[in-house]
This record gives sequence, C-alpha cells and structure tokens, in this order.
Amino acid sequence: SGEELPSTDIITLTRHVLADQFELGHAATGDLTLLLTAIQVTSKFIATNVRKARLINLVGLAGETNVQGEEQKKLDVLSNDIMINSLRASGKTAVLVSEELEEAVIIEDKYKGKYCVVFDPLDGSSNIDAGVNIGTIFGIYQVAPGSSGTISDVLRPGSQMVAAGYTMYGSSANLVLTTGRGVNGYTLDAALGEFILTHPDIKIPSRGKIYSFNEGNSMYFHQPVLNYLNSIKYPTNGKSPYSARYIGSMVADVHRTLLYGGIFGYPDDKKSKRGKLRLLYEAFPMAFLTEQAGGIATTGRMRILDIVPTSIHERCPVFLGSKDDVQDLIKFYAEDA
Ligand code: AHM
Ligand code: MG
Repeated sequence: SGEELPSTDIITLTRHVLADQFELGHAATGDLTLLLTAIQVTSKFIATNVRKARLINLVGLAGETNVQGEEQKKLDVLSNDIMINSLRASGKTAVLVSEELEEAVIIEDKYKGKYCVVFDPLDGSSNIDAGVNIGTIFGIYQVAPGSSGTISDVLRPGSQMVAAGYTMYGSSANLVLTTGRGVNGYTLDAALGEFILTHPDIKIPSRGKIYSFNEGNSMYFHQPVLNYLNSIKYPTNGKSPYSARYIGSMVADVHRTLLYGGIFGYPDDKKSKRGKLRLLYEAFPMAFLTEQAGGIATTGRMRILDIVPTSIHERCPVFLGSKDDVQDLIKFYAEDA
C-alpha cells in the first residue's frame, strides 16, 4: 500500500447544508448558509481564544494573580461582540438576542435580513479556568411574515425555530447542528479552517445508563424529581443503577447525552422557581436538537418546544435525553399531578 492520498471529496458544513437545501428543492437563496457561515467564523474565533485563555490559565503564561477572572470576563464579552458583529455583517439577520445583553439587538435597515438569532455566546464560562469544555448555543427563527423584525419575532415557541445548534470547545471544536432534518456533527479541521462532517445523523439511544443532574441541589428538589432519581439509583427490578455524570457545562452534558443516551436535567426547585437555564437560547436549541435526534425534551409537565416565551431571558426547567428515560421521569410527574 502506498501513501494515503488526501480526500478530494470533503463534506464541509457549508456544503452539507447547501446539499440539504438542494435535496428539499428549495431554490437555495444561500441565506441560511451565509448566516451559518457567520456562526462558523464566530466559533473558530472563540475556539482559538478559548485555547489561548486556557494556556494562560492552565500553564500560567501571564503569571498575574488576577489574570484568571479578567481573562474569563473578557472572553465572555469578546465572544458576544464577535457573534453580534459577524451576524450583523452577514446581512441576514433582523433581531439578535444574546445572554450577554439585557436588550435585544434590532439590526438597522442597511443590514437587515430575514433571520433572528438567539444565542448564549459562551455558556459555562465559569469552567474555563479548569480547562473544562464550554460552548456557544444558538437558535434561529425566521422573521414572521409581515414583520419588520421586532422582539415578537423571537417570543415564539421553539417549535418554530428553523435551525439550532451548539459549538463545543474541547480538545477539538465540534459544531452540532439541526435544520429540522436530523442532527449532524462537524469537527473543526484546524489546518483547513473548516468544519467537516464527522458525526452524520446523530441518534440518541432510546435508553441510556447515565443521569446528569446537579444533585447538590437535592434538598430543594420537588418530589417527582427525587422519586425519579431514587428509581434509577435504587432500581428494584434487578437492573443496575445508573451512573452519574455532571460536568456543569450544558453543552458538554448535552453533547454526551446525545451521543451516549441517558437523561440530562436542570429542574425547577424550591429555590430556583423556574429552574436555571434560559428558555430562548439554552432550552429551545437543545430541545430542538434532542427531538431531531429522536429524544424527548420536557419541563416534566410539557414539551419544551411548545412553550410560548413572554420575555427574552426567561428561565425554564429542562429534562432531555433518551426517549425511554425521559418518559420514565414524565411518569413521576404525572403521578404527582
Ligand atoms: P451560565 O450561562 O452562567 O454559564 O450558566 C449555565 C450553566 C450551564 O452550562 C450548566 O448546565 C448550568 O449552568 C450548571 O449550573 P450549576 O452550576 O448550578 O449546576
Ligand atoms: Mg448560559
């Protein structure tokens, strides 16, 4: 066998999304593709800078005592700024909602397009110093027919999103995306600077063996959650108990759940009355991805994607993952009616 030749038929994210639109017979305007290019650029920028921040914090390049906190704060802000700048410059957006900004950004006419993007530019950023995976989460709506692009265009149920995804910054950068036709995972090829299709058609196993909750909040949990957790930790049917895995970085915990199955949960409880996670740019995109991968995403009492948001930063309880596991949890809620 000779030397291996490089492939000349590489499926990049851009090519894949375009192909999908040809498949649908959409006279592809390329609008969504261009928008996704802006998100990819942002992800590459953040991936590079997260790596730098980790070097500084883990290896201590700067050696200054306050560098950690500062660097971390800077990265949150940097990530937000580049996301806003590149989305605006794409000319494809009308309304932007970021976890970092109190108010929605309404794009001026000159750059206005037909999409609205809701995002958390750097979720789990408290984990940076420890080198733990963090990520960018995003969801995309189309401006409602007849609307000029206002906040009401993003106060819509997640089921109306046209695309959603996240980029996880780990040992590599992984972008996981749905445009409503399944879920695909792409890995950043640093040499090419392109996200390459590496995880086509991700499907969550119908049952997993892992649960992912911050059980440190148990004293605040409501009864259905406690009952459910007990049922998987002390199974009575001769089965093995579940394993606990909780990173505390939603993108990483959801990524593992998509690939390995099981259940991820951030419940509402006696202290956090509506839970912790944000509906628009955390719960909705992850719920959309989960359903597209064949799983379920619920508050315990209703489908997350059916919630109608009333404000852009509202919170919502989240349970998502393997169909059978989430169904089991829902049963405990139904019993608690
Ligand atoms: P953040 O937006 O302030 O980073 O918080 C969101 C993060 C999620 O990534 C993660 O699922 C959750 O907070 C973990 O919360 P906790 O530390 O309470 O378990
Ligand atoms: Mg967040």
